[in-house]
Amino acid sequence: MDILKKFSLEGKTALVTGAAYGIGFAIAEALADAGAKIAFNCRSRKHMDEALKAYSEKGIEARGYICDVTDETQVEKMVAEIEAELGVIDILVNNAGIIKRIPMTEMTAEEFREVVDIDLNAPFIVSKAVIPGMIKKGHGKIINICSMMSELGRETVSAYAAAKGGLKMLTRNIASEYGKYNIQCNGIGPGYIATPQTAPLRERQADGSKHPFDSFIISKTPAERWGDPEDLMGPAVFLASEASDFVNGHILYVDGGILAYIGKQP
Ligand code: NAP
Ligand code: GCO
Repeated sequence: MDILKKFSLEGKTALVTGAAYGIGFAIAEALADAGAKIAFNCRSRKHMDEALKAYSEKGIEARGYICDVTDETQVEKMVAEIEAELGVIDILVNNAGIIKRIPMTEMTAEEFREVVDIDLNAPFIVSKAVIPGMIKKGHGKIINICSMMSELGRETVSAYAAAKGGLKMLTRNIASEYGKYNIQCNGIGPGYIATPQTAPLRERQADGSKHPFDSFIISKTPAERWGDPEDLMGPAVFLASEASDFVNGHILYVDGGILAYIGKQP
């Protein structure tokens, strides 16, 4: 047997939400490298134009769609356009997400709702739009980008942790409800990854020293480093491919060992 063929995505169509840069871009690049046709979306025309250039520079003919994943009408229109242009979506990566770092008692209900809307409600909306095509096709892969905060809390991220905890359970429920249609729904739980979303946590201090949170994360990570979006490429191809056809409802933590480690003694 040529086991590597099980990791091939040749002939597959993948939608990666929020893949203009960061983790989504790296995952889309990996799926393309494994043979998939790539569709991605974001809200900003500027991000879209920059992303299309970046994909093209890597030899990837990605198709970009301006779409806010919280808007069901926009999502349904985007999915219909993708299916007309690239074919039925075989692989969905619910990656688009935001975070607001605000102490809970200082956070407005609107700010809380915005985070939950993008990080939890949107994966429901996009999955609901894509699953009927997967059922007709007889297979499908859904990968929800969860988080360490699907398991752990910390100060200032109440909305994000609530959303990502919910996304873990939405992942398990989609797996439970649609497994009989040969649809596998799993999560990837990245650790602390160096992207624009975490840039504030790594900013150098005025005196040139490391951000305290930067040092904290290094002390909590057995790998003694921040993750890179590229660290998520292999896990994404695995969960998007036939190699994981009997993996369902699983959250694969790609965190350098943070969840397993009490942390380095100060
Ligand atoms: P990022 O650098 O902030 O990128 C977020 C992407 O999502 C951007 O392309 C953004 O583009 C898009 N987006 C945001 N809201 C959207 C919406 N309503 N509709 C459509 N697109 C939207 O984030 P990241 O660090 O790559 O994280 C990606 C995912 O991984 C998120 O779900 C995040 O929670 C999760 N995650 C990140 C880390 C980490 O350490 N970085 C760790 C664990 C999990 P526009 O603004 O143009 O829409
Ligand atoms: C934070 C970080 C984290 C990461 C990620 C960890 O403020 O704690 O942004 O939430 O983004 O989710 O897995």
